[in-house]
Amino acid sequence: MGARARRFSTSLLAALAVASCARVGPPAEPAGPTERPVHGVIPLPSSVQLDPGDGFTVDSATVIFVPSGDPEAERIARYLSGLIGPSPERAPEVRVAAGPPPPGSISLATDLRGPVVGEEGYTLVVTADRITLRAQRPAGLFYGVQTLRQLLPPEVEYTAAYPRPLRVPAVRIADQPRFAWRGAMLDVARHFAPVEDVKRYIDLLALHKLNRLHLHLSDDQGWRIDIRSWPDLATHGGSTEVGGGPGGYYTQEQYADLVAYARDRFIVAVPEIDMPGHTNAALASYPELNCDGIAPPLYTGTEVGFSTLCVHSDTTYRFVDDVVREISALTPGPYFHVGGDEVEELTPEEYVRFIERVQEIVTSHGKRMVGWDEIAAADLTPGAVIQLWRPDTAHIEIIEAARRGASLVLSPADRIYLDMKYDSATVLGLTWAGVTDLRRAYDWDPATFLRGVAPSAILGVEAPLWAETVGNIRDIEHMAFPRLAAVAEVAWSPAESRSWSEFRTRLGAQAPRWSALGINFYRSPEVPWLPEALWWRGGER
Ligand code: IFG
Repeated sequence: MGARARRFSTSLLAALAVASCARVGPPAEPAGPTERPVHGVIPLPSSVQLDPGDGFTVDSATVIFVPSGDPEAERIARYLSGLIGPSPERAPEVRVAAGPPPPGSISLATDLRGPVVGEEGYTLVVTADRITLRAQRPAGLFYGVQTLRQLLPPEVEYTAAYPRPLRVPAVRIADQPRFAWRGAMLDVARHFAPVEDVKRYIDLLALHKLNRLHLHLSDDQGWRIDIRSWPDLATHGGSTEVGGGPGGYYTQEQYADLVAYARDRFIVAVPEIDMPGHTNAALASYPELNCDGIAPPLYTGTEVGFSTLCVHSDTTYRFVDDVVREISALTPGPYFHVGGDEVEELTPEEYVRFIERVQEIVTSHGKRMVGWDEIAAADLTPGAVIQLWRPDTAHIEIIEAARRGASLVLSPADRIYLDMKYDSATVLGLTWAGVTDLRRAYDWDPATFLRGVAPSAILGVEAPLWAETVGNIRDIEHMAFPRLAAVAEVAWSPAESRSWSEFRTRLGAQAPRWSALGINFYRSPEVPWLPEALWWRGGER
C-alpha cells in the first residue's frame, strides 16, 4: 500500500473514530482526561457536520486559489498561507483562479449569496480532494480561516516545525455569529502594555473570532496616548504606573499602527478616555484642569473614586474636545468610550450634566458614545452604548435607558471580568466581584441576563482585563485564557447548542495548540486538558 494510501486509511480510521464519538452525544460529567471531542473548534460553529469520508491533506503541492478582482480574498488567502507555512518556501502558493479551482486545492471566494450567513458568516466544506471556503464578505472569509486553522493539527501553530503533511477532517460547516459585539478590553493604564504585547493579544482575539478591542487608554495611574495639543498628558501623565514602574505611552503613529493591525483582523478598536473620574494622570499634568488650579502628584496606588475633572470650567471642555478630536481622527471605528465610572467627587446632577456635554462633543466628532453603566442616569442619544459592569445594582436605569433607545454591551464583573481570580489560590487578580472559574464565565446567556430588555438592545458581550495586578503579556495570557475562549463562545455560538459539559471537553483539545502558540494559559482543573507535547510548551513566537 502506497504511503499516500496508508495516510488516507489512517486518517479514515481517525475520522471514523472522531465521528463515532459524535453519536455518543455530550459526555457525562466528569469527562475522562483522554476523552477526545468531536472537533476542537472554539467558538462552536452554528452547524458542523463531520463526514465519514477521507479528509484533506495539505502538503507542499497544495495551492490556495482566489477569484480575480477580489483583493481582500487574496489578502486573507495570504494570511492563511502564512498560518500554514510560516516561511515562504513552505507556505502554500496563492494563485488567482481563471476557472473553477482544480482538485487538491483550497479555494476562498466571497461569492456566497443569500441571507444565510450575513456579514461575518461563511461556509466551509472539506472533502478528500478540496477545501472550499465561501462567504458574502471578507470578514466571513477571515472567520472561516480561523475555523480551518483550528481543524488543522496543532503542530501548524509551531513555527519551527519541519514541513509535513497536515490532515484536515472531512466536514461541512455553515457558521455565523449570534452577537455583533464580541469584545475584549485591555487596561493599558494601570500597567502599560507595549505595542508588541497588544498585537499579540489582538492575534489571540482573532483566533477566537472576537471583533472589538476596547483600549482603556487613561486612568489615575497613567495617560497612554500622545495628544499633540496637550503634550504633558503623555510625557508627564504617562511617566509612571501602578507600583511606580516606568509606564509609557503610544505615539500617535503607534496607536494608528495598533488600530490598523486590529482592523486587518476585522477587529474594531474602541478607544476609552475615562472621565470625569479616574483622571489623576491628566490632573497631575495640567494645573488648569483642577478646580483649585493645583496639579496633584502622580499616583501609583490602586484606590479608585478620588479624582474628577473640574466640570464647571470651560477649560475642561476645551480639553475634552481636543482629546476626543485627536483620537477620533486616528480611529476609523464608530465608537468613542468616555468611561464615566466610579465618580465620588461630584453630585449626581453635576455628573449627568458632564456626561451630556461630553456626549455632544463625541457626537460632534462623528462617533457614538460608549460608557460604563453609570452613564444610564444621563439623557442619552439613541445611538449611545451602555457597558453594563456592576453586578450588584438593580440595573433599573440601564433597562429604562435601553427602553429609550440605548444599546447595551454586557460585561458583568462577577462573570467575565478577567482580572477576577479563578479561585482563592490564584496569585494575580482581585476578588471584589468574587472569584470566577471557567464555568461561571461560560454558563450564562446574555439574552436573558436582564429582564425587561429587548434582545435587539443587546449588542453583545465584552471581557475586560483590568491591570492593577497584571504587569506583562504572560500575566495577561494567564488571566485571559481559558476564560476569554468561553466568552468568545458565549458571544458567537447559538445558545441552544452550548453546553458546559461538551465545551469543557472541546476546550481540553486546545491544550496542544495553545501550548504550541506559547500561550501562558491557566490549566484549570475544570477542564480535561489533552496532553501537551511538552517540547512545544513555551514555543517561541
Ligand atoms: N472597577 C473599575 C476599574 C478597575 C476594576 C478592577 C470599572 C468600570 C474595578 N471600574 O470596572 O477601573 O479598578 O476590577
